[in-house]
Amino acid sequence: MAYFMADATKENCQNECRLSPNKEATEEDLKRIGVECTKVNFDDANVQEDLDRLIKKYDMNYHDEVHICRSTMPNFDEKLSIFFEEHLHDDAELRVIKQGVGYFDVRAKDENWIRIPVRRGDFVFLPAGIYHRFTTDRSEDVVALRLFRNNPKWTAFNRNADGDEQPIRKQYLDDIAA
Ligand code: KMT
Ligand code: NI
Repeated sequence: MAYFMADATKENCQNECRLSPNKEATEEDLKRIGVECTKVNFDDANVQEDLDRLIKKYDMNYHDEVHICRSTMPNFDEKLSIFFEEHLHDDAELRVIKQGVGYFDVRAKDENWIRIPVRRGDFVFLPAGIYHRFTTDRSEDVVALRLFRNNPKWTAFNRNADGDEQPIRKQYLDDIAA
């Protein structure tokens, strides 16, 4: 279940970072910013059907797998630091978590951060142009499927650089204002 989070830094972001008292984010909060979450059951023999359904629903045609893990990823700290920098992409970010625990943070309509905890079986759709960031939890071991179409445009445009100037940003803001 997603929640509005407390301020986080690169040093403490792998903790839950809940507000006190906790403030849940509703499905409506997520819907208003174009974020969709659902589940697939990796422990079911028909998991491929679930995945194929998602791929079709979002008009994707490929998926690959990334292992975000300190022991196998070169420059792990640098990678994690890049993931946690507030950024947007020209294309949507679709991920299914296969193993481990992580957090996708997205900007709510009011600009506060909503934290979406993800674990095995969680699917997340982040629309193109939304500001977001990602971190693993302290176990630092996440396997994720990335769904995409042909040559995905995943270049990260950081908010503190040229993110606001990207045409996709304006388009996204128009889309969620409608
Ligand atoms: C991104 O672009 O921010 C990512 O791919 C995050 C890692 S996928 C779990
Ligand atoms: Ni991203």
